[in-house]
Amino acid sequence: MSNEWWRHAVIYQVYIRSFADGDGDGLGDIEGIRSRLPYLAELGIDAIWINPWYPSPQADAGYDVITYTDIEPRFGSMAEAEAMITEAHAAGIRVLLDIVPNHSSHLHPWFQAALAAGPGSPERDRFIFRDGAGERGELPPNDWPSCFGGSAWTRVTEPDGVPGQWYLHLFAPEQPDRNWHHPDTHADYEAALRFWFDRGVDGFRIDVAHSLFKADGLPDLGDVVYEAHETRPHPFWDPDDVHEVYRSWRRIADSYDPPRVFVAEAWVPQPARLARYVRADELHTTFNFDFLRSPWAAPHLRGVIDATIAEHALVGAPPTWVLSNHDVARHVSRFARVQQTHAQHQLKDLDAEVEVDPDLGYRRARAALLLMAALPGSCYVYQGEELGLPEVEDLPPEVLQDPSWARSGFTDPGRDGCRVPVPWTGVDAKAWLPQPEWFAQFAVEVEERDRSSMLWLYRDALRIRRDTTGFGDGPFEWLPTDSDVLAFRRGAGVICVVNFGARLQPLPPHRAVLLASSPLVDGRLAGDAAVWLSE
Ligand code: TEU
Repeated sequence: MSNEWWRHAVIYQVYIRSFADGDGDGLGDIEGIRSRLPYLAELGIDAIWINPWYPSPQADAGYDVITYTDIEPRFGSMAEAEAMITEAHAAGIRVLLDIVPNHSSHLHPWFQAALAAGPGSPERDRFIFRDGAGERGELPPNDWPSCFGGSAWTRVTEPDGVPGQWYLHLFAPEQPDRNWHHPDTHADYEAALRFWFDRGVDGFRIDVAHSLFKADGLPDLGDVVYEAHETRPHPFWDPDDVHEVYRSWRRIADSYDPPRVFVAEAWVPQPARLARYVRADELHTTFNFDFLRSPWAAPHLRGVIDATIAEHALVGAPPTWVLSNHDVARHVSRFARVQQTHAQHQLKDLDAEVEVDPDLGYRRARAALLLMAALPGSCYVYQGEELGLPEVEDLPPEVLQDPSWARSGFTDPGRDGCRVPVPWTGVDAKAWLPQPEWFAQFAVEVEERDRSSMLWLYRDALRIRRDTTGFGDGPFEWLPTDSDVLAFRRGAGVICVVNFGARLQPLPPHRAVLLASSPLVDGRLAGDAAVWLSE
């Protein structure tokens, strides 16, 4: 296994709550992952990224961590976790975990100590407590909103029973933000990295990597748009101070043999700002959310691909590509609608009134895989996308657990629709999110038997990508095409053609067809289809 594996890897996201259930309680767990390592090896992925599996009250599906040095009992034991790491390595699969530096759980011992210690105590300085505004401190210290809706501040009752200070939580109240100007915070997270690196973990995905530090004085957001990082400086997104943290983390990762790696979850829309996170002495890669948020349209995707490759080349980092994850509506469903130019990546963005064409979404998703897997660098596969799973858009309101649902006043259905457990044999009545009856047609055992299934397309694509020189890291050049077609040459004469239009398209001269997302028609490429060729 080369030390530079991360420059061209296919990394599979295991959302542990919904991947595989080993003990029959309806919730995914570590035994479930262990039992499905052969499936993952046959899929042909190089690594898995496991969402937080640490002790947590699960207020935000595990992104509210109590401690990093143990395993949430509902998912299994430390012994099972260490066995899983060993078994994954034996299967040729590296393991990345998830670290959540911006915040901890409200049940973290330090936050409980801060509540008990009262205003002005050193314990409170590990978090972001402030006196309220208004005559009696009855108003939040500033106007920052929570990502999930409502205010980013919650008022506490002091030990003597009177209404007291407020604490900051950019997400849920169960996720108090850590104070990154405090040395204990740095030590706490460095210890978490070392704890798992010492146990053989190959790296970490860094949650909300573009946060951590807040502007001095915690100024009001005012008319700065929450998501628009174009406004510099933004009071809490993409702060310059964050890069020294990642330089220190990189030194820790490089001190291991083999060196460990990081991938940043940084929702930073400007490619030039995003590229700062992957400079040679910082993180190795970062998710490419511009690609994920792009509509299925040639000019948009071409612009994102060009900007991504150019900016990452400036810092010598490999690009990454991703279509779905546990926070966005599944792309089979996104692509099943008329494509808008604005970002429409969450269920709440999908206009329920617009006509939905599931077959079109499915065809586009097949083509999108061939596009993504042919691009230079590494790519991410979200569990279930290899089955062509659509978003479950109509979960009963009473089962929704995403904090966005309640905190938005029951207007934003949140992210549960992309988190419904993977169907292995059919529908599991105990699943923690109910699987609709139609999920059964996407079950692994069903698609295993159907050589034309999405599962076999992913298996074939990842096998060809791995075994054929020219994919992964390396050269890239566009070829001339019509406006609704993209075609590019990779190394060693590998060509990818994607037809975003409806008209049949002739293919460039080629020696062989390596793989097609839909059958060619008289040697031409159908609409919403892609093909790999060798010259
Ligand atoms: O999501 C990050 C996230 O949603 C924010 O980055 C926000 O979308 C963006 O920064 C706005 O610009 C991660 C996890 O993937 C998600 O599941 C968690 O709920 C969240 O962090 C809190 O830990």
